[in-house]
Amino acid sequence: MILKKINYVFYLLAFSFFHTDIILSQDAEEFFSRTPPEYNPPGELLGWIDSREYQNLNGKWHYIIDPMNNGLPEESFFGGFPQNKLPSEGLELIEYDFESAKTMEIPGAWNAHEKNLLFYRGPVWFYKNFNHKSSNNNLTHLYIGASNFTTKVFLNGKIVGSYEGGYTSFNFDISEYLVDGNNVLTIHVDNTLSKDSVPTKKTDWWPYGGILGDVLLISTPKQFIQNAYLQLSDLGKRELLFKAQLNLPIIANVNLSIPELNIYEEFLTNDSGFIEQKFNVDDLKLWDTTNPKLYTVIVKSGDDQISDDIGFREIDVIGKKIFLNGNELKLRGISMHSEPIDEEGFAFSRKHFKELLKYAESLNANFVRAAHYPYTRHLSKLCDELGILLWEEIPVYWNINWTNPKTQASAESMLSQLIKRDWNRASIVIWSLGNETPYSTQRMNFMISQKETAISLDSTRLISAALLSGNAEQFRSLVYFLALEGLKHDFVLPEEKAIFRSITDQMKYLYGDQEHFSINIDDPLAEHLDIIAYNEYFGWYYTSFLVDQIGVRESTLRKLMFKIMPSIKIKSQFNKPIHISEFGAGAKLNYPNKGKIWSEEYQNKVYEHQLAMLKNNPQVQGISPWILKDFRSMMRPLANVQDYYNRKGLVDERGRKKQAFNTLANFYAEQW
Ligand code: GCB
Repeated sequence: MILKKINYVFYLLAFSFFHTDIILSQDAEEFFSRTPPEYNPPGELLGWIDSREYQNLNGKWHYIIDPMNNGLPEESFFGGFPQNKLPSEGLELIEYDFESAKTMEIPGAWNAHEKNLLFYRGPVWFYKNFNHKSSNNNLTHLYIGASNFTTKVFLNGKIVGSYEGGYTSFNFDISEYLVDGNNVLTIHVDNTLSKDSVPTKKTDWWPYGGILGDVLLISTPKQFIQNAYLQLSDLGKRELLFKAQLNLPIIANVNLSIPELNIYEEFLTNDSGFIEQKFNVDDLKLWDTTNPKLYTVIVKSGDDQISDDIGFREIDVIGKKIFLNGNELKLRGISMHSEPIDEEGFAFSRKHFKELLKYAESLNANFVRAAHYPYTRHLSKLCDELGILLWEEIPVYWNINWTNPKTQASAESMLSQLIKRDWNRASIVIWSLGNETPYSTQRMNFMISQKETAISLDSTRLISAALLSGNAEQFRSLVYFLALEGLKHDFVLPEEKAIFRSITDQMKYLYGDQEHFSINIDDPLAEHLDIIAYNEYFGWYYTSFLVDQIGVRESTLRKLMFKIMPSIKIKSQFNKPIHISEFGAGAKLNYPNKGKIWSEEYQNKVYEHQLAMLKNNPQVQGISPWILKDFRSMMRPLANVQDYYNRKGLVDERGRKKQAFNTLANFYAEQW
């Protein structure tokens, strides 16, 4: 006790420059580590927001970089930045001022806005002043399209709540915090990731920080339609499934109309404010890739009315084939990251996606894999309009903490928020549960539970996940086939041939009866998926992994790999279609060492050999090579080549096409 008192006096002296009532009112220990206040989670996600009345808060916001979290109420010595203290007589000590702080455009990634922030991973404060006229009849919701990664919201100095999840949309009912006239909104965004977050710290993409999606103040009546779902549930019967949820647990009328189809239905919710009903429609024109027909759908309840343009189609898998509206379909795809063409940062706007999709269209693609996290809602809306099929994914990437219930809850929240936002988008045919997750029992349980969440919300789409490459045993047989091939060619040195001979002699009894190298995708998760997605890097990574084990030149192995690629077999014991969700090779545009690694010629060669291989694999019904455009990655430092870009793009960061672009475009036009 005495010691504590002495300490306390010490702190009083040492920090006497702080406002005395803060010091005197607290125990010193408490002074340095406050108990964090309660941050409420967001409310239930608002659906159909584009048809609602809103005030747009996009545009210039002031920001303060706060690496020490000095402005956070629970960590601050002076109450924190949300108080937005302003000097009045010039004798107040205030060490922050949003109004004189720099500004940046929101939505936008801070890494792209300020050179100093390119690699920054930490907290930044955003501040916006806005005028508001409150009304007693309405509610106002703050809707944030995306904010990476942890977001804490304060309005007029009060805590509104917080959300964890970098790319999904969320909203808070802020009616009680708003005042008539000027309002001060402060948002703390921290893009720090951990071993328990989704994703973890290590990702082969830029963990852009900032408010990455639209910021809207949405107005609704006090009783409103929280969200509504309308999808084709039976192609043969032309049956639609309608679900709607009111914000209040009350019995009320809900009207659904599709004027173009002469449909005017009236339903009654149960006492939880929920309605689920099927009904049939004659003369329905289906949505497909050549005619992406959309109908305007209007839903009304009480004083509330929302509307959306919705297409109706069926995506299905029978055996090893994929069908769209009963017609067999091959996915001619391309993978993407959410980065705009010829602009640093995160792609968030309709304009950004329009430009990106133009490239997909000129590749003759009918499918886009939006890897590895949700993009803003504008992408799926555009795909609906353009007739491009879409894969959406959550950032369950590589090895996340499968056993932490909080990690699982976080992934589940991202998946639910994504599905609830986009469940009426005809273009979305696949919900992906994640990417390259290594096998373990815990991972199986985690992924199966995610799948159950997805289908409980929407059972009209296919479920997939991009699986990891074959197991060690399978790759041992790859060594055998490379060695066998090595014995046939003059470019192989005599000493390399000797190594190959001893390998083939030793392994002959194991693989001697097989004609080709073949991969069997046996990840048990495949049993739970509708489409088996598989990432493979023949022609790029695998040879470099084998060099040390075999002891021959990498150049020899690469040449041999190209020789055997066209005959490689990719299959799975599960009777389902395979989608090659990634393959690719890095190339720097105009790289001078033609034909060498990093050259366009080398990348093109990988594409030629991959396409020759894949078209001979009948279980492969879709491909989405990696990747449309060079993208930022902190894992790619090689100077003058990568410069912190992953160079596997078919176009460079400015949108200039590499050789392989045309190879893929021609393949889609003529052979697939
Ligand atoms: C992968 C990952 C992807 C990487 C890619 C690469 O397997 O799924 O996120 O960017 O490989 O370029 O290595």
